[in-house]
Amino acid sequence: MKFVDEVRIRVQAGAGGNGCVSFRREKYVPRGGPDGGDGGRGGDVILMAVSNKHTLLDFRYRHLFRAASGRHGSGQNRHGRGGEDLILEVPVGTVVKDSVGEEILADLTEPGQVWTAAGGGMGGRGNARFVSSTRQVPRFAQDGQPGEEAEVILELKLMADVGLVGFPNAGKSTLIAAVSAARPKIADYPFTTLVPNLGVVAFGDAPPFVMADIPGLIEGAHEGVGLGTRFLRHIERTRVLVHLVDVSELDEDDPLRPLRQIERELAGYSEELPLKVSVVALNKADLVFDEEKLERLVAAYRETGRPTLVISALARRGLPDLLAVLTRILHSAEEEEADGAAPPGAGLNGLNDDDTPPDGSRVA
Ligand SMILES: Nc1nc2c(ncn2[C@@H]2O[C@H](COP(=O)(O)OP(=O)(O)OP(=O)(O)O)[C@@H](O)[C@H]2O)c(=O)[nH]1
Ligand SMILES: [Mg+2]
Repeated sequence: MKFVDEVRIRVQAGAGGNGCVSFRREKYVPRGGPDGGDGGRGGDVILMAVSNKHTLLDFRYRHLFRAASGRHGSGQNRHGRGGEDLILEVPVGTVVKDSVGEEILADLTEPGQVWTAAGGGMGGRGNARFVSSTRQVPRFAQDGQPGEEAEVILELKLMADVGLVGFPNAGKSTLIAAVSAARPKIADYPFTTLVPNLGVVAFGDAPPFVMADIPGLIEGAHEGVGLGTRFLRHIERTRVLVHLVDVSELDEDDPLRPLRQIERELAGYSEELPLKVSVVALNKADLVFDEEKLERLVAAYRETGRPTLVISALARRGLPDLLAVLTRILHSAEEEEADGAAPPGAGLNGLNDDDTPPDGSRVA
């Protein structure tokens, strides 16, 4: 399925129906009074977040969305029927911005959440409404109001708890496939993943969390190199980032280079991304046979203050430890939100004090 995460649409609410000018005609009643009914209200255009849609594909080829107009009023005091609302279903996580992309008008983060993009016009009043003591025979009625019209940008920001970042080929898709039911394409060349994938991770008794695998980043991504940073918006809402590093490719003279480069790309995209709590997963440990070297590399990463784990996504080693750390961080973040206590990220450095065996031997 095509993944579309940004579209521009026009929405047009229905016009109100006109009020009616009419007079009662009855046999033997020479002059009946006014009986023109009101026009119906125009339909609204409403956006509704639903959880069974995952892209904005529906809006890719169609840009104008109009709700029905209200019917005109008619004689015998019949009011026009209101125009039906047009309900547009959008994926949960859709952000609505104004036509220049500056102001956020709505952020639909919960299933069922609705937002009126354009309000229908009021129906006009029929002449029956205009009778007064001095005006017995109103020969006029009101026209319906036009419906509101707007142009808006819809942007999808996936709702994930954990975001995987790293160079192409680091093994991000392999990891998400190993810990969730997601089945992204995996291959031995860069830029295999072209669109984000989400996976639901269930670990132990903790509530499941959602992990996002996004296309790999390379140096210069924030200037548009490779696939650029187009997909970084999908990790903006995450609470934790996992830096996935191919440990078999690390250079001992400068082991932190991939981390630094990815951080630079994150910072180039937004000031907030580098502030997120992050964990390092040194992947492809099955390809490193020099245990001491591996330990030195781990030590270098731990020096940065990040919990650092050694894994093999392919051989499925070290994964429970990684998930335990992520669960712990997500859980403590929830508690902090509940208490309004410590700032995010506080107290994380001690998380991985128990030395994870580099060969993952604790893993069943
Ligand atoms: N030996 C070994 N190979 C791995 C491991 N994890 C992933 N790979 C291999 O590395 C290659 C790239 O894996 P992907 O999961 O596609 O990498 P990715 O990070 O999603 O790559 P992009 O989508 O291109 O950004 C594949 O051939 C995987 O089989 C691992 O732990 N050990
Ligand atoms: Mg991939």
